[in-house]
Amino acid sequence: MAIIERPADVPAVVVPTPTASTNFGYFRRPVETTGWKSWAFTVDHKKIGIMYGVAAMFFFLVGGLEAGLIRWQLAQADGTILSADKYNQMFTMHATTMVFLFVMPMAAAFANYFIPLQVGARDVAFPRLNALSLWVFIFGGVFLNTSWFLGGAADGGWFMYAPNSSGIFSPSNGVDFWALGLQITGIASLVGAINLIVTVLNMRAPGMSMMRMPIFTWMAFVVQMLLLFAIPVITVALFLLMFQRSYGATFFSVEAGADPLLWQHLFWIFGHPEVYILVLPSFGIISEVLPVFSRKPLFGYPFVVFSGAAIGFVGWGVWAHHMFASGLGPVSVAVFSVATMAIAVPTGVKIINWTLTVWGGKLWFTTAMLFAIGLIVQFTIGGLSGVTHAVAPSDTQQTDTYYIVAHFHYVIFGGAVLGLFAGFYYWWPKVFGKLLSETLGKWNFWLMIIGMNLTFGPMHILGLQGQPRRMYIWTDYRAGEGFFNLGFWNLIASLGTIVLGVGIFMFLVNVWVTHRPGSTTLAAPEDPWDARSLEWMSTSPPKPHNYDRTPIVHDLDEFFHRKYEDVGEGDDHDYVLRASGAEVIAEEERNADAHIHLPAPSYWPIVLAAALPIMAYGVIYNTLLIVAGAAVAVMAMFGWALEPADAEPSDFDPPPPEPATGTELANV
Ligand code: HEM
Ligand SMILES: [Cu+2]
Repeated sequence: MAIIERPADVPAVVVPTPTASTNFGYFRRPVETTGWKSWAFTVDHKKIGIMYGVAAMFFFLVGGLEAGLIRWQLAQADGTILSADKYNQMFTMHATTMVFLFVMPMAAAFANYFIPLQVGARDVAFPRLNALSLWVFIFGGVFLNTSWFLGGAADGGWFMYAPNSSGIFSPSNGVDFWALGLQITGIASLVGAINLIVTVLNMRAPGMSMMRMPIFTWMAFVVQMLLLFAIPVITVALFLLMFQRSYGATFFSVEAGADPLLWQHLFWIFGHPEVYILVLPSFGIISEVLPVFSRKPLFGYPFVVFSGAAIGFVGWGVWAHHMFASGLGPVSVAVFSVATMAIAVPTGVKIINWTLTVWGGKLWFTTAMLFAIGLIVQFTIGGLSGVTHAVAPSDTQQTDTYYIVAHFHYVIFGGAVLGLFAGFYYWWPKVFGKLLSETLGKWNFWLMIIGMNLTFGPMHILGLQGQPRRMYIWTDYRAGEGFFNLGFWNLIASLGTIVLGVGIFMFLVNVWVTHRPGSTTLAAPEDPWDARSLEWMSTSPPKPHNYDRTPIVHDLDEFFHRKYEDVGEGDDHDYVLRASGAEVIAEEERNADAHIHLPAPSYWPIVLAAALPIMAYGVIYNTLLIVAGAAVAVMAMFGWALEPADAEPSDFDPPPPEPATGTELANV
């Protein structure tokens, strides 16, 4: 938010001190800086990022529990843990939760927290809108999960094909909750995307050209562009489904002359770019982590940037590879088959760049580095099975079997989830001022790696042995007896899920041990990893205003170049230490900007967000609720528009820097 100093001869605009009795529209801004109100009404991108993260982690555990119940059901022949109907609800909600309520918002947590810091800004472009997107996501996720207690959750699978999704085959309200819940979370994604796109394009610090932007911000930027175009597609599809189910429309009804394949096209035109929305942020995270722990710059930065953008583009042209068995005809199948193979190229470029970044480096195997390398290995395995799907004749064998389930868990869990965990360990000291335990971190990593391969590896074999996905019992498919049959591999996969669960639990233990009352974990030093990108030039945790002085950027890896001087000749770089990270940060503090402006907290984002689930319950239960929700929304929008631009407390002159306290810091 650029500050334009008011010329001395222009009189200040005096905002009248509102008195409650004089004007309905004038509400004072909340001023609490501590307690629950300082979180509920905050517009600070860092606090919003942390709340995205906590909520997404909660939903990860919910989605993991659902997966555990699925694997428990399939661990033995003729399982009785879940009925057929409950099983359908379980995998539908597992997938929906993991995709829309865990991976997407966790990536939003990182983007919200780090994009302003990486581009040298004090906050995002629209702070109140940012708070709105957070609360809309949280209320949308809660709304969706209340279906478990209100007649049953959605049961048609995460891509909810018609006519299975119609009231005839899915009579409970579950699918209505699904269609409305995803429309609500879609608003959060769209509002968030617009906010971050404007932040990247308009809020970069002086000198921060697009090709000097840290790679995570680049990948997150590509993701926001994908969201901008993908979310409207699924929103239209969900709208049609809502009107088909709640208001008797026939958009997907064969008997009315419509075509159920319309839903499949709409869903996958969104659905395939969606998989890049899931994995590109993690690609960005490990592209930050690998150079730091290899003590080398990222190999081929421009290639990593443009291969990410290329994936973003080509990803729009492959959707029908999810429909190879739906009778599209040879020409379409051939075109989408070739396009799908083509998308392996920019993905391969990334894997080569990561490998060459590590190659010849001085490797430091921290937990963050292990997770980053884990992503390269596990994602590549998933990518290879993906290429086998691109070959339409073999996909006709594989589609709808456990081989497919194996594939997308290797790319999503092996890609997106491992990347997010690399981000936790890498940026934890920046966000919370403490390092997570490396010992517990190694347990976390190895148990997750062993667990995921034991869980998802055998699924390739189960699929090739003929086990279809989404079947609550597998005894009907006992193809090929002998020892290594469906029974054996299902048991291994379910035992693997336990190992995986323990691995994920180790992360929670690590957080508890590091932050519990009386914890002996020391404060992290300012620059624990000898990092490279700009966010490390703020304090840990960053101050509310991020930077005391708006940074002037001269280079890609600005923080690295502030610390090291290149005394080498030409391309033969030879870096000598000029100043430590802590000294660079202190230098910034000594030269603080004269005046800093920050956005003030606001009541209205959370109130406006609450109006949406009220209206959604209205669509399912009673039109009066729609009216009530709309009234709350209108009132909130008026309050938002009429509240004072900024309350005094958020305007301040930065205090002089604290004298060095000699606080004891953790040894890294
Ligand atoms: C935590 C470990 C996980 C385990 C043990 C697990 C296990 C499973 C299993 C067994 C199924 C197949 C159900 C069936 O068709 O019979 C499944 C489906 C699925 N999972 Fe996971 N999963 C995990 C994590 C994830 C993550 C992180 C994501 C995505 C972000 C994800 C996305 C999906 C999707 C999209 C489906 C397809 C559901 C459908 O057919 O509608 N899973 N999962
Ligand atoms: Cu796809």
